[in-house]
Amino acid sequence: STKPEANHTPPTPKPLPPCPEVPPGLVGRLLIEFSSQITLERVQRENPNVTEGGKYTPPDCRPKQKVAIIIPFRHRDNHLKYWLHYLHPVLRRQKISYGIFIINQLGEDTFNRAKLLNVGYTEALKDAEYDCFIFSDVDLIPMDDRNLYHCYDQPRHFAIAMDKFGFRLPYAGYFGGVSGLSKKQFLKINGFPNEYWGWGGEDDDIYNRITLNGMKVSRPDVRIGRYRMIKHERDKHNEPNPQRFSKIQNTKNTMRKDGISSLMYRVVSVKKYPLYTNISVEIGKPP
Ligand code: UDH
Repeated sequence: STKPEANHTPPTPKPLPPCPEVPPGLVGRLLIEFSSQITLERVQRENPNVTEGGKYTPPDCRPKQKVAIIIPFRHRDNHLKYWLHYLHPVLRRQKISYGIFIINQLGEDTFNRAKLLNVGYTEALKDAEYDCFIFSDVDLIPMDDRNLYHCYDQPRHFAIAMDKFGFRLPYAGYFGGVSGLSKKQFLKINGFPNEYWGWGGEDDDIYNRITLNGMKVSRPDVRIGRYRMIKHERDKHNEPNPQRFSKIQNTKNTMRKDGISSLMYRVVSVKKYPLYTNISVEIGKPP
């Protein structure tokens, strides 16, 4: 026969090029508001390429880092809807390969933000080989997509110009709201403190850990690091911690024993939802 022989070897897929340093599809300043009602169904419809557990990876290029986004959480479902609504499209335009982890503190004992963040680090690594960890409060939305959610040469502070502080840093050593550390940077400081129960101080302790270990905080331009915070009343069981002032004087003596090396908790459930992974944990209570 004259029929040409069929070629049975499938074409080898072209390897993806590395993602560009500056993603081309960014739009800059964003309009952020919290008056319209958002449903998770709508957010899901608008983000069809986000896969189970809230994972995404750009289809057209190969990102350098794999980013776990960790959110400390309890009773803030309405805030979470806004966060997912605004952040999934931003992260997609930024060409970030990421997974979203909500670390939900079970029970009604005193809240412990930094310990939940340590849990998030540990649990994300059981899920995949993340090399960058971004820790975000659930009520903080970036107002500019040029504020890139990946890790930097030094620990990064992202939320440097929040509306509630008049779009300025409230003080030079502020490290609250949204921050990011590579796995190496995180381990160098022995993770975050587990012993700050209630509101305040843990972010200053983390700042101390960074400088005491010879690193310095990197920040975006003040015009780009702008954030809106969803207004809310003080939560129950997260009262200001009166010990915070004395504790942050002591980071040098506590950081080697209190941190990721001493973390104890119990995972009660891991649930993969379309837009995020929820990890519900028992983390104990203050002594
Ligand atoms: N968080 C929860 N649930 C809680 C407490 C805290 O999810 O019950 C998480 C959440 O991600 C939050 C973060 O921890 O964004 C930080 O807590 P926060 O928002 O209470 O801290 P912030 O400094 O507010 O933003 C302090 C209380 C402000 C009261 C203002 C009254 N007008």
